[in-house]
Amino acid sequence: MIENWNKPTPAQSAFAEPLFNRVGKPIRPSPVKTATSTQLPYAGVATSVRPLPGKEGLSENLAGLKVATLAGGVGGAKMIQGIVNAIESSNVTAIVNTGDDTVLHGLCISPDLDTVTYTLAGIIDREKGWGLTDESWTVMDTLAEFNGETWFRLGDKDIALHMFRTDMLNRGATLSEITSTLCNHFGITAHILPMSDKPVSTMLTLMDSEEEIGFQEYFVKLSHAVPVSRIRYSGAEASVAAPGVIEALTSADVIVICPSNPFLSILPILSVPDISTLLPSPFYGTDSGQIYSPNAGSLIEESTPTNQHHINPAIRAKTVAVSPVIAGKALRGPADRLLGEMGLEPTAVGVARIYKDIASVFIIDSQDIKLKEEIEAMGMTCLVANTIMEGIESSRNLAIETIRAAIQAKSSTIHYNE
Ligand code: FO1
Repeated sequence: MIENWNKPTPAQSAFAEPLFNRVGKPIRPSPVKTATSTQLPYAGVATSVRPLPGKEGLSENLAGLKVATLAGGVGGAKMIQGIVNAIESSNVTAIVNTGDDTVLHGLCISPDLDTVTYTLAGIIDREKGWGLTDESWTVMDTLAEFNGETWFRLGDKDIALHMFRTDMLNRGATLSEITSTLCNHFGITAHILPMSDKPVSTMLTLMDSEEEIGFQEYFVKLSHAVPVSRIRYSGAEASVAAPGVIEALTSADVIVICPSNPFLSILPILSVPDISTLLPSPFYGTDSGQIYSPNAGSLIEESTPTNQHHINPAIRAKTVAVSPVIAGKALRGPADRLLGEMGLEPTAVGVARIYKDIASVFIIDSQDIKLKEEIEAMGMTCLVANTIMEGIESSRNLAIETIRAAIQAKSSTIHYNE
């Protein structure tokens, strides 16, 4: 494996093709060409994107549906994997948060895109939830010897992917083009799209010092263990949805808001103006929809007039959200903590308040069954399910329940309107 990695392969040669034509205009990388020439070490291992053997019939009536997902982080990647295993994978479009993208050691890193890509390719380090399995750490270990910055751990193979992405970006390719090239390389037939090709950065203001820091500094360097008073999506106003995003949302039969952190994964996606015209953030209209303060809870209660104005009933009818908070705790990361810091209940109820105007169905874990009534009082259908995704099968089961619930809610809305 590592030997292959060290010497140029046909795929690497394909990547090395000139990306500019004679007049200096960037040439779009051809996904088809790179797909047929992929030989990188972890190519062709994407078996987990196909339905589980012997279980293909289970979701027969769902297989032809088109599903778009909004996702970030480990919960998002697992949910997408479940959906890809439940329906025809080429009918799945994952719209992925890039607010946590960062530049380190001169390399452009897109952790959420990579987590989804590695998960669908079946090569994610399942224990950590990020990075590659069978990874080596020579570069980081050597960097540590120089007292270099090693708080954000990058594996050797992972670094090669960031080098490739950085080089392509410098040559004029867009993030979505590079993501598509990587999907083809890994044999992924689902569509993975960044929320935008323009940079949008999630910035957090620390409660104690009032210093504003970048996402990875908060999340990794400070272990998301410090109180936050404000979250801002820098660059959102000037951003536009990446190619395919709006089309995927409008043409989808079902939109799934994955059990990802609302503040750090989903709301950054909704901060992109043309996405927010379909799925308005409850904070839309307040400080350009980008700034959250400790009184965010009361803001949501008031349901800002701008947000009300933008609610799209047809989109809401087909949108289902899954709670990332179970029994008052996020399985990973600081979703519960941030809900409290932003003035919302640190439970599934707090998450439901954020999504109540954009999703008609909300899925909570069976441990939270007592919250069902309170959530339904917000005007959402609340479904109770096992939302803990411990393996591919439980992800797939949750995906099937989620899609079925959305379809059912959508058809009852249509009958009601008729
Ligand atoms: N998370 C950590 O907790 N520590 C790390 O050193 C780290 C490195 C890393 C490298 C590449 C990558 O794609 C993800 C990485 N993550 C790491 C995860 C990442 O910080 C978060 O999971 C996401 O940004 C939040 O969704």
